[in-house]
Amino acid sequence: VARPDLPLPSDRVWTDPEKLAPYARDEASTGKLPLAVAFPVDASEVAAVMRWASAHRVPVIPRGAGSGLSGAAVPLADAVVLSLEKMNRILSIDPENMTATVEPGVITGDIRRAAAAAGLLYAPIPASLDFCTIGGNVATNAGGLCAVKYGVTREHVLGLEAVLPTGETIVTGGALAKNSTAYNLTQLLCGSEGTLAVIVKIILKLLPLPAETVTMLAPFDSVDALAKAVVTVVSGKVIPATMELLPRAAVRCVLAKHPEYSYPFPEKVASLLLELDGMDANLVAEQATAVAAILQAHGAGEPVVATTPARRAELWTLRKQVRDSIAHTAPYVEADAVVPRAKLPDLVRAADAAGVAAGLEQITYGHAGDGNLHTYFWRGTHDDVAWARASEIALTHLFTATVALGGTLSGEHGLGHLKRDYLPLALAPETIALMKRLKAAFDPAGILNPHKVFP
Ligand code: LAC
Ligand code: ZN
Repeated sequence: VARPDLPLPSDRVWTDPEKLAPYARDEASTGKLPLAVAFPVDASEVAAVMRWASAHRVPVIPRGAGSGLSGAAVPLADAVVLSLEKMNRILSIDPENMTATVEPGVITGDIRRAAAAAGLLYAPIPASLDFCTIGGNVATNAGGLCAVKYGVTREHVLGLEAVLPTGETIVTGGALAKNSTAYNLTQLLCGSEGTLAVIVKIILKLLPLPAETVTMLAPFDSVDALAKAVVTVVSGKVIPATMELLPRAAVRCVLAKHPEYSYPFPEKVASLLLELDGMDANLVAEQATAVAAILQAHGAGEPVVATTPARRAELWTLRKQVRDSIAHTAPYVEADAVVPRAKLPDLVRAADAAGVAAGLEQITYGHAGDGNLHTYFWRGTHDDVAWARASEIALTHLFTATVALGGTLSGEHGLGHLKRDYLPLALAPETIALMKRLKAAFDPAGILNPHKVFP
């Protein structure tokens, strides 16, 4: 393909290789330099780009902030990257309907702040909250740090406007508390990783902003004890917003990169970051006491309870830096396995066993309360060939065990191209075949984000 003649003003079509380089990568992989990056400012420009791409059979890769972890926004062959970063307006916060209507390029943290200013909560907190964008959150069905109580992104998406690969615009759902009208295309697009349509507008559900929050950090001598404690807390009918496993190795990575952080239990095998929220201070305090007792019955030491905003923020900041700190420590391959919550102790053992089987050191941390852990297998001193083999053994081992536990490949990062080859471990051929027919119905020419999700 020659220099693409995209239907946008030339200052919003980049073709300078130096400026294109960041658009060949996400946070976990580097693909091919795009032919161009296009920056539409509204839905009609997205539609024009897609009509152009259809007519010329040029693949298009939709992209938000590039904070994805599965290579879903990365071109693998000649393609135009469609950056939604200039479509970044919060169109409305509607307190009567308790909704927010936003463009895809808004930073998720900005939506939370805008909602909070109106006494409302946009609940999902991806660890990348401060730099990820909502379009990418919807496209990957991002999870994050409070899914235990509030669920993942898709549970907060009421409606969408999206441009099909062929250039037509569709509207799905609406600012509605209920909707049983025909198929739920909103939820099909959530987590479709930019392979079905380009999301250009999002209607989000908002909740009342909790008045009270208690954050605690409980130290444990074993990850197994922590995992069992998490299962017991939830079966005790108290649902914390957050229950995060922070193993010592992860904490060490963060403190090595950020020696300025203070952390109460740097030498403990693991700690559990737990947060309770609600409207009633007495009730939240009672729950915190009950939860602390359960944790201690499972062998936890005295938890540190952070109630001041500064102290709470410190614990959260450290947690949010885990992924970045690990990723900058050494080369790795990452898994995002999820199992039914009660199988959390088995998932911890499966991650250990996968490391042993592959001969790789690993760190496993994350969303214990969701049964969703991130395992980083280190490359160590392996050469390219040995590393390719060992990382495949590690992922195959872990994913096979995960599926046997009733779990699946990704809880929140998606498959992109990094995990797509493992899909047959999780889904039957009939299911994958149906998904491919859906893909073909949306994208008959196969130009929208090809080479993703499916092997
Ligand atoms: C986290 C990101 C990587 O939980 O999902 O840290
Ligand atoms: Zn995560």
